[in-house]
Amino acid sequence: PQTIYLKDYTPFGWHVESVHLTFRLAPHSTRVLSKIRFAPNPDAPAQTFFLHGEMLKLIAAKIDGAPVTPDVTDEGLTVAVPSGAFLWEAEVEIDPKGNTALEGLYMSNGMYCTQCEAEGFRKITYYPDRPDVMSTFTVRIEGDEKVKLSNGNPQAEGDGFAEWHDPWPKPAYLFALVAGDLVNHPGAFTTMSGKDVELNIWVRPGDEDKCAFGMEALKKSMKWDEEVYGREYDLDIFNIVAVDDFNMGAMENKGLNVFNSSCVLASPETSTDANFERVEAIIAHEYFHNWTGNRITCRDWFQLCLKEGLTVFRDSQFTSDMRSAPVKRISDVIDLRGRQFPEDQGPLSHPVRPESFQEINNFYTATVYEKGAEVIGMLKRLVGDEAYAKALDLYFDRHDGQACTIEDWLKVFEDATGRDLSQFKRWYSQAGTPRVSVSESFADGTYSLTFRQETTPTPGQPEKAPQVIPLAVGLLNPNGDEVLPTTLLEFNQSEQTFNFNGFAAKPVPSLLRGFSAPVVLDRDAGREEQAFLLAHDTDTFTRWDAGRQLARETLVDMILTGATPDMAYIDGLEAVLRDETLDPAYRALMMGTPSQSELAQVLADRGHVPDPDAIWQAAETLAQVKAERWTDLLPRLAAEAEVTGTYSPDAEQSARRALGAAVLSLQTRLDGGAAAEAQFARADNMTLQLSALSNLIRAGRDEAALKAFEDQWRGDRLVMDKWFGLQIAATTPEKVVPRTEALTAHPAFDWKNPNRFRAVMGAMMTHHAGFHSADGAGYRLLADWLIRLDDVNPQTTARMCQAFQTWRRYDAGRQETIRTELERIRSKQKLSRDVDEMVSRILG
Ligand code: B3K
Ligand code: ZN
Repeated sequence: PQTIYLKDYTPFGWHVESVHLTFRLAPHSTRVLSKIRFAPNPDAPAQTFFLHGEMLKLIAAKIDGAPVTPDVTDEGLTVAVPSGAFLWEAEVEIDPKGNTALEGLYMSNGMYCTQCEAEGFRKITYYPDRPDVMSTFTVRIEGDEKVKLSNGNPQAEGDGFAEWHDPWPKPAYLFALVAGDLVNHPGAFTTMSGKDVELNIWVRPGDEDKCAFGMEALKKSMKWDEEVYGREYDLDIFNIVAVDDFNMGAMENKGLNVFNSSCVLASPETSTDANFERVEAIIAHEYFHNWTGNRITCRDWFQLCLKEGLTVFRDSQFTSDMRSAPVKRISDVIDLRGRQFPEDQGPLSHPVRPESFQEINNFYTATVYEKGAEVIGMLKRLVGDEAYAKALDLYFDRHDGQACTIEDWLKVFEDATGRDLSQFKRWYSQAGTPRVSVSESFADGTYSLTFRQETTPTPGQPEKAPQVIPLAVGLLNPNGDEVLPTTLLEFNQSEQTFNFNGFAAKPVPSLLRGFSAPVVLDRDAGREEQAFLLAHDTDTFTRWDAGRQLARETLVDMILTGATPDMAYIDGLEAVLRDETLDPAYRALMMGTPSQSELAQVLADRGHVPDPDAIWQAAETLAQVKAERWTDLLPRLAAEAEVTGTYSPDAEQSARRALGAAVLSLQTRLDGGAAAEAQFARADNMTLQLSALSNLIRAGRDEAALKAFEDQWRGDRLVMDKWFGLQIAATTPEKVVPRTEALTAHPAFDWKNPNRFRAVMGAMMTHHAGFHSADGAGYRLLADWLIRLDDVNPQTTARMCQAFQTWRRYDAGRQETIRTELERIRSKQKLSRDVDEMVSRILG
């Protein structure tokens, strides 16, 4: 496979002045007629005229009305063109029903839909399929389907056809078409300048009652973007469509967002609180792309973080404003440490702006998205809120309608603030998670903190230079009073000392407040300091993190030495849990412990070979000891967690239910599942039903409940995904592989549906002790299914290869088995480019 490099970027030799498309829909033989006006691009070097095209049958082509015969390959075509402007016309035939990769135009449950990002438009017609080629699109759809949608505003509709026109120039990856017998949940919004916008959520008949929450989330997003970023919507209509077969969460096509149904449909009976929150966040994310992604797009796919990092940052600001900011921050850090850190510290490590790729779909990663968002958060901290707002205004002013780079983005900040950001730019080019170590000293009233930073080599980057690390710190005196409020230190050298004067006694540092930079902080300060911070820290993040570190240290001790749990941690935590002034959601987060995979990484970093069974056992013991120690605390918390009145997925109620779920999981260790069984019987919403079921599974008392749940929900695809996943995720290690295997034989295991496949295989690969069972059965089972799925859906297959990215942590036996399985995948006949690249990078 060919490698594409950022340094080889050249502009396309022509501008596209307009695009007219006609679709004659038919499941196996859709005809696509294109009329495209090209004009020479004076700023581009001379080049052969080339249009991308894959899986297309060319029926006819014309230039300025005269038939031509292009040279066609698997990747596109070349043809001789006039030296000035010209009209290109082509007719191609495609097979939407045969398209199982879910990229380009495909069918899902009898409905036509598209996914073009990143390079799917080339499976629809011949085109310069690159984000820096922008044009206006007019689309005519011919077919019997009741509903026929495309981007922009509706232009005409009649018997068997519909026409749409999108006045905003856009790259082809934002093109979308949907056609089917859909029904809509309507809504309306008036923008800040008084323009009325028609809103719709389109779904399959039967799903109408699951749209109200998504519609409210959309309106809130539109309002928030006006109030916080001054950004108004720019078309007469905004459509969202729910699709059951979809490779990712959702897609921000101009004026026509297409969603995985799991990310838009929601109802109390079928969705958990977490599902509601996710729907709200994804609707916001896709809506926010209208300005950060669509109006200003990426010059090339290396710049993906320009739109994704910024849009993730914006959606997390939105969630913080709608719900609890501390809870959102902690949840984001858990997610970052759980998904991005392993990526950044393993063979798949790559910069936020990668410099090469074989398959761009493999770079829609936690690094580009979540670390990309962290980089923007750091920038905002460094320049301050006011300068951030000024820079963003300048960005929208200067670059509206353009395809931009990270250089353009940083220049806006430099111009708005006068700051030199050349060192800061390393966050975009240097891969790996910086480790920051700290030492302190105290003499004559002066307290000093010395920081050192180091980033270990990552693939292709043996040497690392120091980065600009914004460190938010505070100091507490020994009584627990804050003597230095949160202060931002700019740590930009390999080693640097900061002094603080005027203290009578040595203060206690509270470091990396708010998780002000995506780094690993190595502070060997001892448990007393952590316990002190857990009790007294005024920063909600570092206070939570102190508890987390205590949990981590006691677990590591238990694993390595068979020690019993540290009572100072358990008692310190209890004091926090008893504080009823603290948000129940915050206390629920406090009750969590580092994931077992995270513990494996900590052990590996400290030179030990992690034993998944020992890690599992330690986590079990710790939970058991907490449960036994807290016999009078648990009922108190359970009472606080009680919700009265009608279900609402708002932050207040969800917080109580989150606390209730944490309590129930400990309670189950004491009563063998009695409370869970009672909750299961009376649950009238999915949050309670699922937490009850999860505990019954964990307690091995699940046969009747699983059956009842299946009987109740067999008609609901999204709920059944939960049923499939949970019985693997919540069970004990020895049952993981046999259960997964049994579920793959279940008649409802529709493995070509990405949600179902991920529900089952994703649950297995994230069950740490189950997946890493010493006999290698988990590895083999996953590899068997990845080999099978690759012929059908390379994108989803490649993504799931990530299960193997941490393989070098483990013992020689496990490493050997994983290597064998990776080699077996790599030697598959007709392996996709997607999977080939992933497996090769993982093997290193
Ligand atoms: N931009 C899309 C992701 C497309 C992924 C293509 N493999 C969704 C989003 O980030 O909003
Ligand atoms: Zn996005």
